[in-house]
Amino acid sequence: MNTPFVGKREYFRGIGRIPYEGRESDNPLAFKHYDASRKIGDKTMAEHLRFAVCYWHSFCNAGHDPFGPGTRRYPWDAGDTPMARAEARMDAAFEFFTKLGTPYYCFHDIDMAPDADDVAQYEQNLRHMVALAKERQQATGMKLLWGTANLFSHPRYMNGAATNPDFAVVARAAVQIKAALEATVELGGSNYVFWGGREGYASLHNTQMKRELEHFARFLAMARDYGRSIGFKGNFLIEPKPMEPMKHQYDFDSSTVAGFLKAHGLERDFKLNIEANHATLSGHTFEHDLQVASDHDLLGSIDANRGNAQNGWDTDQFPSDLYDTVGAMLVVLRQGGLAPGGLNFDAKLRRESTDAEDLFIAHIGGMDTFARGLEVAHALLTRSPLEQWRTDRYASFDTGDGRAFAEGRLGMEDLRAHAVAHGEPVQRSGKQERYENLVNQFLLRA
Ligand code: XLS
Ligand code: CA
Ligand code: CA
Repeated sequence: MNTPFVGKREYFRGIGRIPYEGRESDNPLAFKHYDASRKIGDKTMAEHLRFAVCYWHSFCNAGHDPFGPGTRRYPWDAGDTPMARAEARMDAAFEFFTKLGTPYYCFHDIDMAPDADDVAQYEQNLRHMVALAKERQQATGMKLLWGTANLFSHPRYMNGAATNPDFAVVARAAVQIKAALEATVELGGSNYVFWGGREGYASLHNTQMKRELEHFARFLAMARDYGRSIGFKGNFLIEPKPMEPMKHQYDFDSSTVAGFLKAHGLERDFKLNIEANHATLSGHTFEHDLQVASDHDLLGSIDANRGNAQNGWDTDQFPSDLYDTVGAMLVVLRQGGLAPGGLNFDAKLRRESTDAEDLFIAHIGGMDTFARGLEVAHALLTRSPLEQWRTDRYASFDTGDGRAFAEGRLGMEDLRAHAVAHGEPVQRSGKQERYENLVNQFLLRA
């Protein structure tokens, strides 16, 4: 089999390009639903789903957890120097992307290049690796969905980055944002992400929250202005998360971030990157936070993963729940798509998954789960009564007094007069079970 790789050596030997074999296939290294060129409505699956692989979980995380070290031995981690390891990691990453057939990837500055406390050294390391990434992109056709900066791992950021109570740390954070923006522009990235790593607090006793939030808005506006000044035309994306690592994270959920962006006049340049597991941590469903973002016209991109109902933390598992992906794709299709955003697998293998093929198997499963979610959501929207039922439920606002109310032409006296004239409202069933049965009926259909 043709084994595409562009680096110095092949890391995933014995695994070729992942084929589409259809739903009857038993091959764990084949797609059962994701058929990149198949049309669903007016777009191909690849155009709808815009899948991306993330650099950090897939190539930097060997499975460590708070109780023990990594369990996987990555051959690209064997080099003598940090730079040799970074170069080998990039070869492995591009080989993986190409074999899997995802069009996009995402990275943090220090996933890709060795970190350094010395500012000039840090910048030089990143520039070196960005130049290599650019060559690899050209050789493989891979594209960058988004870039970002890691402002949460280094101990200097323990009290936050842009919201740190010490200006020296805020300024140091700007070094990384500036460099990561430059890297994103150089690599033709479609978006730039801000996940508020440690932007939040552990205790209100030592925190002036209002001040920190003002600094945060100032910092984001500055980053936007710099990004635009160097030619970045894409979306800036804020990624909400309610907690972890901080007790309270400022970008709590879609609703909180929408309010924050609007309060600071940032809503034209910034949209939201919604992660499934972050939505569930905030006490919502994935679909809820997507819907809130979309209703504000702010749904920019998705971090595709899932949590675990028994755990209260961010487990970042690969998506495997069809019900979730149908719900997500209903929101995406109703808003007319995700572009220039996409579906980034911000998901990690379980610590116990230690074979090289497991990384492929995990992504194949996630891609198939979203592909099937797309098919079912599209069928529900175009071949089922779902939209009509929803429209009919609100029909009383389409004409007469209901319409006048919705358009702001009635007052309290008018509503009272309507109530008197029409008597006790007729009971109308919400029919939740009928909707649920409809979704299952389409999920079970071939
Ligand atoms: C962590 C976040 C992070 C962002 C990028 O919980 O999901 O990985 O997506 O900084
Ligand atoms: Ca994420
Ligand atoms: Ca996460």
